Amino acid sequence: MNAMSVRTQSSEQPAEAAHRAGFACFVGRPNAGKSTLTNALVGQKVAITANQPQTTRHTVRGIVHRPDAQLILVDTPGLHKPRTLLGERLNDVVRTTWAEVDVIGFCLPANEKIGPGDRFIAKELAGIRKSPKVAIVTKTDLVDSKTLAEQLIAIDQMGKELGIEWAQIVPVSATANKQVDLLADLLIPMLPEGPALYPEGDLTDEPEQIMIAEFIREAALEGVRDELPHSIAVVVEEMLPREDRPADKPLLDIHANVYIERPSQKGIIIGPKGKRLKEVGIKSRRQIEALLGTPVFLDLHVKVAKDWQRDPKQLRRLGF
Ligand SMILES: Nc1nc2c(ncn2[C@@H]2O[C@H](COP(=O)(O)OP(=O)(O)OP(=O)(O)O)[C@@H](O)[C@H]2O)c(=O)[nH]1
Ligand SMILES: [Mg+2]
Repeated sequence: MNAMSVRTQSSEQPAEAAHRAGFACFVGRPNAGKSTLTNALVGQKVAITANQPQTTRHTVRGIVHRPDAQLILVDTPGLHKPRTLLGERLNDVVRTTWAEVDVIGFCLPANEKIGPGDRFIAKELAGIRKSPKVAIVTKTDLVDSKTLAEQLIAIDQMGKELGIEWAQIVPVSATANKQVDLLADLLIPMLPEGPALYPEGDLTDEPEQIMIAEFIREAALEGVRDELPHSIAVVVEEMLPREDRPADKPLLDIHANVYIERPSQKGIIIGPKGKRLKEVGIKSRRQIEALLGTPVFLDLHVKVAKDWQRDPKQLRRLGF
């Protein structure tokens, strides 16, 4: 290299990378780890998670801020074969979302072989030409390297069979925080150039009332089985500052209804002598207080909304 070229190089500063901002959605079967991954990327809980399928019931936006980019993650309900009107509505939400984003992240758990549910989604993704698709292998902490390698190969193979060109195949563990930042690094270059879309510091655009209802639902989901998780819906009815409190000791009264579908489910939710409902209250109250930064009195009522998952009128009332 001669002196000339050395000088040329040193006088040319690398062009400042343009700021990028845009949307990436996570899709996948129920329980694939989409919401946990969203939270890990954002660095705070914006979406509730549970070890049960169909936890997420609306799209949740989580915002990742970088000096050179704003990555808005759109966590979606798990796509599944619908058995109820609610299920159909959730699937519609997912399909609308992936038509609107800049990049699609398809989540496949490392610890489960690719199944018909995954293939069903992959086939639909194959039909979307416009956005790049990234395959994300989730829960890698649960498998050894051989199993992971086999999964990577299987995903590559599935892409070839269905005519999907994966922009990347990225293994991550949200709970062990492995390769989570790397995933953001890979998604950001796929976003369009442009200024930030949300104010600095905003981690989600979820209304407080919705987040509170979700925290309560998450606590109520813990430890319930079979059909009951699907039957639970939570609505915050009222949030009011308690009157006659000194300015330095505020208290926020929150009234929320926990809906179930049948009277027979009431006992399980409430528990013996109300023990379970009380635990749900304590657990969710802590999270609500952390969210709002103020002490809260949480008043929970259990109500029956008969077969709400199948009833258009009830669904509307519950916000679907
Ligand atoms: N070990 C391990 N578990 C994980 C990881 N990510 C998610 N999980 C667990 O997997 C379960 C499902 O996670 P979610 O994030 O709720 O899954 P989801 O894809 O959002 O599910 P739906 O909202 O029902 O579609 C939860 O019990 C999580 O704790 C991970 O990286 N490692
Ligand atoms: Mg979810």
